[in-house]
Amino acid sequence: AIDYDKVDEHTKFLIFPISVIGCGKTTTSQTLTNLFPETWGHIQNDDITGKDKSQLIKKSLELLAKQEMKCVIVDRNNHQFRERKQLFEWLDELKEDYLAYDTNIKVIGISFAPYDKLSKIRDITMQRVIKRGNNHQSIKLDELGEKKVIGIMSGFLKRYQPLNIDKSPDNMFDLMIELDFNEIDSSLTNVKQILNEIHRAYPILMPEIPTDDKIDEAFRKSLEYKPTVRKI
Ligand code: IDP
Repeated sequence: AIDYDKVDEHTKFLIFPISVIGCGKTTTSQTLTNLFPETWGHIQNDDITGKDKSQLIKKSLELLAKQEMKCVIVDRNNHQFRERKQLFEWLDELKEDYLAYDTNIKVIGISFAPYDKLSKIRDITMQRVIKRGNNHQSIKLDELGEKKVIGIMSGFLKRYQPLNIDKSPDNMFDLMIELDFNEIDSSLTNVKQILNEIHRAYPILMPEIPTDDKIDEAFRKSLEYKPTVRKI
């Protein structure tokens, strides 16, 4: 029998965020992949243009199947229970199309938007996304206008179902990292917390935490990130 609890050097990891728009998922993910360019990957839902939504997990598994790859961040908001459930179902269904049947996968959740900070999150993320302007795959300020962008973001906030660790699907994560939200350099603080918690739970994935200098450099680089795909 396969011992799914066992974590060893063959174990692979997926990260599923729980968030609303603008909380820093992409910036945080870019910082992490800048730190571990050979072993960590990042697939963005915003880069997937076709009708088949499960391409998100297919591409993630394809990347994770590479021999050197250890951890892939599946970058989507997953702001509702049904989206989180869908990711686990897709994983179950599609895993063996990409990885050997006995590959052990651990799923790490990262909650970006604490419910008690939602009004602050609303203010800061709206400011950030307006400032981001056209530098996004689908939310382009010049084309949509500020009112529409705020409408899209408000929709996410209204529908948001925050982490509920006591019930399915949120009780299916192997590890849950609950981030706080602060105004200044929140993604830098996020990355440091993520590195610490992964190091503690899975030292095999993160034997050593990078130095603060390395983390700062990776963060600065990720703030300059520009998407390459255009989504209509
Ligand atoms: P999302 O992927 O959750 O929607 P991002 O695209 O990562 O969010 O971030 C939204 C905007 O906020 C981007 O323009 C990004 O550069 C900026 N941003 C993200 N994290 C920080 C931070 O810690 N400090 C300042 N700006 C940030």
